[in-house]
Amino acid sequence: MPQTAQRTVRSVCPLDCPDTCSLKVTLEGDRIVAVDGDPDHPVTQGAICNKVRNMPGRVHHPERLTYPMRRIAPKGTSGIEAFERITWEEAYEDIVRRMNAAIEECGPEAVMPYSFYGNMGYLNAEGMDRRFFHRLGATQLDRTICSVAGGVGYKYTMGAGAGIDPEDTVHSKLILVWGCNLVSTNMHQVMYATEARKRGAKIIHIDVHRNRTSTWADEFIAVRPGTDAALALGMMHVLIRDGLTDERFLEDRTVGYEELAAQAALYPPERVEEITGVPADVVVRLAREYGTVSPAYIRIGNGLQHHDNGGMAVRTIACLPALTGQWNVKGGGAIKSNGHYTGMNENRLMRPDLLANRSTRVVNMNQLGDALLQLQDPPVKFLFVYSCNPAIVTPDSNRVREGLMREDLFTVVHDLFLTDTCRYADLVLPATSHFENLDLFTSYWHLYVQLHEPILEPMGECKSNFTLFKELGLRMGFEPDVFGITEEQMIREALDNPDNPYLEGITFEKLRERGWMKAGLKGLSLFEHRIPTPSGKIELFSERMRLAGLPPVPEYSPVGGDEEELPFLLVAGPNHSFLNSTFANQEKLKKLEKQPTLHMHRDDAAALGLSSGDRVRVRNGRGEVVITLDAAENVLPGVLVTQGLWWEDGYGGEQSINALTPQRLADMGGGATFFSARVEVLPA
Ligand SMILES: Nc1nc2c(c(=O)[nH]1)N[C@H]1C(S)=C(S)[C@@H](COP(=O)(O)OP(=O)(O)OC[C@H]3O[C@@H](n4cnc5c(=O)[nH]c(N)nc54)[C@H](O)[C@@H]3O)O[C@H]1N2
Ligand SMILES: Nc1nc2c(c(=O)[nH]1)N[C@H]1C(S)=C(S)[C@@H](COP(=O)(O)OP(=O)(O)OC[C@H]3O[C@@H](n4cnc5c(=O)[nH]c(N)nc54)[C@H](O)[C@@H]3O)O[C@H]1N2
Ligand code: SF4
Ligand SMILES: [Mo]
Repeated sequence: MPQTAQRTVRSVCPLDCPDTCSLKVTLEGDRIVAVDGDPDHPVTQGAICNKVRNMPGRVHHPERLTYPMRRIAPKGTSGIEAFERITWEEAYEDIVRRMNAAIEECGPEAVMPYSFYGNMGYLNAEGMDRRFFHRLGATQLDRTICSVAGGVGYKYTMGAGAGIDPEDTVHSKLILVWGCNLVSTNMHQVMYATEARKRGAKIIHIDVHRNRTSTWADEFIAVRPGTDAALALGMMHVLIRDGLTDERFLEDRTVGYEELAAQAALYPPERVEEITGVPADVVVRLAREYGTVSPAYIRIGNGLQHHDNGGMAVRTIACLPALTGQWNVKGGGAIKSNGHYTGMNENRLMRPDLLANRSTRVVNMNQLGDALLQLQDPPVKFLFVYSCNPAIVTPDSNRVREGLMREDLFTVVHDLFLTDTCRYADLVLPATSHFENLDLFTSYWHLYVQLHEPILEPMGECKSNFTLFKELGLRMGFEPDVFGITEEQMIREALDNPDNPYLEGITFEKLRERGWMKAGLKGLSLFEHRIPTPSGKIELFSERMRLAGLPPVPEYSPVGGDEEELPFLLVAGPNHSFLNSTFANQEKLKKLEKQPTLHMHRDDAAALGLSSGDRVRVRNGRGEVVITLDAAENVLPGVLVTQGLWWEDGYGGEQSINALTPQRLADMGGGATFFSARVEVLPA
């Protein structure tokens, strides 16, 4: 047989991961045979994670959806047999008919989108879809599931989701990896930090779980979940007590130092030990290292903000570099998120003006269960799910499933696969992979904007989110100048953002020519000039917080809600080989992760008469999950950790880890509290 010639093309990784890698893809005919990192991209440097090396297996997976389907078996029945093949014409007819019926009966708010960032491309994640639902006047979704609590907390201190350029962190001499599982979730930060270490840097990992990142770091500090604000205040206590603060920086660039100092005085190391589990002498040593080694850089993760007090935890840690003046040092400072620098013109992209002054209601996506079961005037009658797998990723999943089972609810799911959410779908629509789309990408960590040109034809009858909502909009009779446009037009509109000086000079033409461009070509002026807070300075005391009914000065508050009677705090985070629930249907990657595992301290296990390998029932008032125990010393007593958003087959039944997590909202931004769940453990 003649060999088909191979060719190499450029792509971008679309996944919800800070690294937003530039990819080098090898094609043979119309098949991807290899995915590598682009060696020319300044951040990717030719390296990508193992997940995405396995992308060919995902894109060409035999179970990829390739045509629309309609449910023919009762809701709750899973598998392809529960559906019949239909045409797009029939699918659109069904959607328009059901949507109009819901609107006629109850008004447009009876329709609700439910989406997240399965594909980070602007056009497909928050472009044509947003226009469609705004124009409809549908219930608005507040997309709070990921990083909003910490994002809001950080902004109270720093004014914007902006930190330092990660490329500068090769110069750091002390790196605190705080509530971030770097080795699994931000591998290019690991590469920069490893380079920094070669030049003499020390890396300290502060986490509730001794994991891959702890093994790689030079030191691991174990904290109790949800206590980071106390640890940061303890560090401030020592910095101030021992004269390690930068008085000049505090005077010039901050407000509220006096109030913060008074608060830090209440957190001596002994009290901090009681709260956090970190020995007092370690608190002192950590603070002294942080106060004397420069440049000192903090990578603030998402893990520590998935808590009841997550906003305040991030706000508090974000105060640390101001105390020591580290923002003024190249390689010093912090990153929580850098989305500010590459922010597109959201008004032109999403067109909130199409709401036309209707004050349509907003539903917090963490409370989908309650929204489906309790919301009245009107109830949700039509749910449109895309780029998201709520049956698995949304908290309190038994409530979510109960809601999705409602016979009077019409649910559409647009995805690449028959996810567990499709078990409840009336209609399933096949989505293209990002390889098949023209789109625009940025990172929330590095500073490069990238254009993605399609490298594959749409598979089967798959449609992108952009095309789906464009065609639906036109069918609904919406404005052709808003819905009839091309991808290229929308990219141009998004890039045209006079409010963001960091995008200056970045155009569609140049992106097409070069593939990527760095934002902020003239430097990140944030730290040289005005901080975008109301006072123009870093706000250690925040008047805005006071007005919002929040404590204006950092403080610690306990987590766990009203479930004190349950003995364990459960931290159920993501794992190394999946990307949230993406890849959890790929055998090769599942094998690498083996099975869902519950990490428990060996003393706790002994007290319960349990040992490693036992099957245990983890339960609370919301649900129960059966899982295999690993008793060791990689968590503190009273703490449980499990990793991976496995699909229900991972647990051998109709359950997922989010059966245990609460719909309760965090202190800021309506954020998720996945990691503040209390549970008990019983033998299975
Ligand atoms: N391989 C892989 N990469 C991913 C993802 C994935 O699923 N898999 N998901 C992507 C997404 S959407 C996101 S948001 C990011 C998330 O990536 P990260 O920002 O790294 O966040 P998590 O992995 O959720 O949690 C980070 C760490 O916080 C710890 N932690 C939990 N509670 C606390 C606490 O109270 N205090 C402290 N100090 N630590 C705590 C957890 O044990 C974990 O090791 O990763 C992205 N990248
Ligand atoms: N217990 C617990 N729960 C969590 C977390 C946790 O740490 N612990 N993490 C939370 C966080 S941080 C996040 S960000 C969320 C993530 O939750 P989700 O955003 O739901 O992420 P995924 O599970 O990756 O699901 C994305 C889905 O989008 C589909 N998809 C990909 N590209 C496209 C496309 O172009 N079009 C369409 N229509 N579909 C597409 C994928 O096939 C996949 O099924 O999960 C949250 N849930
Ligand atoms: S998941 Fe992250 S590390 Fe892996 S290729 Fe994509 S952007 Fe890069
Ligand atoms: Mo996330």
